[in-house]
Amino acid sequence: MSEFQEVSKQSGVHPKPAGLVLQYGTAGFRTNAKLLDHIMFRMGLLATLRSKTTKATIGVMVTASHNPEEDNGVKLVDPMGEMVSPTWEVYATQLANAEQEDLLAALKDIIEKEAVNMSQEAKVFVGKDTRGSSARLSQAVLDGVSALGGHSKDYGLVTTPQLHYMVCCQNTQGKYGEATVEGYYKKLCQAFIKLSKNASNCTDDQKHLSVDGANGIGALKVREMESHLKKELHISLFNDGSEGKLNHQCGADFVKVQQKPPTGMEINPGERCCSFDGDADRIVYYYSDSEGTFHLLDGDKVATLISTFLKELLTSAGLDLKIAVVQTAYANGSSTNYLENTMKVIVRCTKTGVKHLHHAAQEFDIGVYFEANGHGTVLFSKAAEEKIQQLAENSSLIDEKKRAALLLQNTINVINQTVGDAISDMLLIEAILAIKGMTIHQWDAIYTDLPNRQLKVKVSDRKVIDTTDAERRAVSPAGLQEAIDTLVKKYRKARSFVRPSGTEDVVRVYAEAETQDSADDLAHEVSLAVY
Ligand code: 16G
Ligand code: ZN
Repeated sequence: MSEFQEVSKQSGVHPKPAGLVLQYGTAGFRTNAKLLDHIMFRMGLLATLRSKTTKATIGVMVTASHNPEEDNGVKLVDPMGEMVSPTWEVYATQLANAEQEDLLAALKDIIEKEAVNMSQEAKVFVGKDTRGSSARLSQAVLDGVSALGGHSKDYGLVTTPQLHYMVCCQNTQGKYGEATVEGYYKKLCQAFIKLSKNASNCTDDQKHLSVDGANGIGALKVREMESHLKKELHISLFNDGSEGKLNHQCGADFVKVQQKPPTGMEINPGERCCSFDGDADRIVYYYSDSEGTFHLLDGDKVATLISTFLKELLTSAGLDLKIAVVQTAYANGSSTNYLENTMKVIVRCTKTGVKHLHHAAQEFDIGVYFEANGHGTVLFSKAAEEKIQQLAENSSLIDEKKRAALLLQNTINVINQTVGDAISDMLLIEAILAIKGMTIHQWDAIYTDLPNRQLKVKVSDRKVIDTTDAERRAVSPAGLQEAIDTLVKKYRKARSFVRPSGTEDVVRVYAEAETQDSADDLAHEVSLAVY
């Protein structure tokens, strides 16, 4: 068959270094950009097969998110804009690791297992971040698609969530929105402006937000979007890529892990600030108080703000919809406690990684999911969206109900439901704060985080650690969990867990306790127990 000849020929241009083994992990393939050319070509092939089997458009995003500039990575996006299914993650790893001479056999194996109809048309959307290596690597993806006779659309520089959004729009025939970057800005910004109109007495000062773009794609896209905001939000953009290095001493991951502000940003006391990560799928907020103390509002605070807002609107609208918040083991204990006991919402805990949270959130009428690191979004079931829409269109309603229903409707439209999206989350958070007339300090004061510490431990084989109960307990090696339990008992309000990282060759240790000293000590002691 000629398409296989073309694959053979083209794969020679994108050869695999013999012996190199890489794995499709939690965030796709991710490593030094120099090692990724063959992976990109092969992911172009795989996306084409996936498109043929699903008879839908598939996405391929070239990015390494918050990793350093020298790295790169690639992720596949399934038809509804979600992460690719687990079976195909396995295929991705198999195809990536086939030695050069075995590539066709590996490809044919997948075609056979999935009974791929090779005469079916294929369409692949490709996007990339701003890394120096991204242009070359996304070209390798495009080569892979064309080698198998697939059609591609190159979106060029886009954020990861923008690419997810395009794929979803395309496969729902425009029902979710228009599959263009312009269409994305229009949908989100129009909804944001409508929401903002509900904020009474909002001063120019309150409309101001400082954004740290991590010197990446998010900065570019915020600039592009600004004119659509019609001055309802005044953004001061820092780390816009004009000087600094991507993710270097800036960005959401840096701010969350270091618990300090990014370099390159001027922060005045009380002013709202936020940081995106390198592909703009995470966001964290922060401010510095009058004493100059730094305060971080992470994904847990975001989830709390959003779910409180939604719950209040549901009550005002008289809608009986089941709302839940999905977190991971990293969620601060105070947030879980507040959500369950004060707000009385259902809280679920899943394993780390967006796909796990996303799936758990799909089980509710409204599922708010956020990782503490700032990745998250809100999912509305079809039935919930319909009920909200009916109510919003019901002209006989009394004012308060109608207002709540319209607010809910615009909230749905400002959200990117395909995946966590820093831009969309930012607009929603800004709208909520404006509507509620809340300062960042008041938002922060909803509950007080328990002091916590994260450490990483290098071990010879991190896979010997196996966990259960959404990674909150270790089942192996024998005795480890008992040792952790004993250590935790020494401290007040303490909790600790260990898990093998899905993205680095380390074991991660998390501890929280009543005081920072206790959290630090506990994390240290648990890390010694891991050796
Ligand atoms: C990836 C995940 C992120 C998770 C992180 C954990 C996606 C899109 N990204 O970046 O959600 O928090 O991995 O990394 O799923 P770790 O396993 O190294 O702790
Ligand atoms: Zn990211």
